[in-house]
Amino acid sequence: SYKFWGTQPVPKFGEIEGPVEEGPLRVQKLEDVPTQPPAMIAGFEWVTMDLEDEGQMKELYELLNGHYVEDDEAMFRFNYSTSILKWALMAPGWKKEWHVGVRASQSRKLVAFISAIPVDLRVRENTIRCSEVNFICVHKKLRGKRLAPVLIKEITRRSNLHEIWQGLYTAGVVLPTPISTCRYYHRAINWQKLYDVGFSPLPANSKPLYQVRKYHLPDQTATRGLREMQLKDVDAAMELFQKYMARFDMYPIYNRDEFIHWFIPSKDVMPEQVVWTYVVENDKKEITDMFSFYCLENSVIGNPKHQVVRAAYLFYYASTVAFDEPLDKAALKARLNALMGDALILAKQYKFDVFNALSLMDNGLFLEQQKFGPGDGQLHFYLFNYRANPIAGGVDKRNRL
Ligand code: YNC
Ligand code: MG
Repeated sequence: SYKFWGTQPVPKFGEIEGPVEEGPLRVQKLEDVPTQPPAMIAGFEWVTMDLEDEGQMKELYELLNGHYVEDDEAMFRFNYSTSILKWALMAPGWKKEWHVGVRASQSRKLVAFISAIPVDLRVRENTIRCSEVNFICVHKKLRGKRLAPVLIKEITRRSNLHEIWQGLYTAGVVLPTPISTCRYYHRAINWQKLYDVGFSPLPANSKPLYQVRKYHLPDQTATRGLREMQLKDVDAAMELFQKYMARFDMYPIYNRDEFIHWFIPSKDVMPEQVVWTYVVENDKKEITDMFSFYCLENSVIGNPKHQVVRAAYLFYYASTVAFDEPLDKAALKARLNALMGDALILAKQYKFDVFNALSLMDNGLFLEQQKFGPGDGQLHFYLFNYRANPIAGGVDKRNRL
């Protein structure tokens, strides 16, 4: 029925059939944007969070730690560290007014949150200035009271006040209407622990010892010239990244500051490392490849032996092998397998328990060979106020996001 989403500038299911001309669904003017937030439910009030304040950041951490996304069986819940929240919410161009909280008027307790950061998104031949919305969260005791639509309206209003009219967001739930749908894939690193916490099943006809052996990884990486990315690599790596991403239908356009923020954030801002970026430098001192992954812990709910599962999420990667004309797909497949094999080894060195990736980009070329298995979860990608033709998932179709 989608009582709320039916009122929003998003395509209805089945509305986009056959190729459509891509562009905004609704064109609005700044003077028509409400100057005041929508009414908040009685006893609660809007606040703008100051996430540079350690105490307020801690409050957000605690709201999410207790109430953010869980799996269907409520065995795990995302546990975003304050470092990763800083990384995700204070990217270049971030605005304090886009960190929106709701507090109980009496107790001042933080009970809901929604956020956005600005991003330039390439969708086929257009570049769209978007508000990337994330971390919508409502305290468990306030669920089902139609607070989520009010939060979404308010982040939309605050985006519109900056003359941003389009949005980008992802969700595990189906809403009208995904532009693309991906599946999560998981590669066990510490199989025994994943089995103990109920994440990895023991397949019929297998034994724990066999599973542990199956997922065993070498201690050292194999690619010659592989090393951590440094500031001196930024120009070359940015060029490589942009050229590689241009192969896909949808991707972010990063300026230099954004590129540095997403791939080698300064240790002063983020004492606890959240993202690992590696490059391959050849004998001619050229950067030929890069890959990166970030850390996101999961709280294990009610397990006596383990409190957290440390997951590495594959972030972006690129390889000059993709630029050969004509494209040698076998060579690209071999190269990506070498790179991802090393990414897994590094993730093991950094004590990750599992390595996650989505069915997008060129991931279909290495997921199976690197022993990733499909998970239960899907991730749907959405655009707000933008009509676009669907983008096929990489693994199943055209190696595109
Ligand atoms: C969701 N995840 O369908 P209808 S992902 C969007 N994203 O509306 P109520 C969602 N909408 O069907 P609750 C949604 N989940 O009547 C539910 N909805 O049209 C819709 N969970 O509201 C739902 N975080 O307040 C329905 O539901 C309406 O109390 C129901 O609150 C929902 O961050 C929620 O999974 C998700 O904290 C806040 O369950 C709550 O249940 C919760 O009665 C755990 O809401 C945490 C969680 C979702 C993570 C994410 C992306 C959010 C995108 C929001 C949309 C942004 C649009 C672009 C705006 C900017 C535009 C510009 C310019
Ligand atoms: Mg609610």
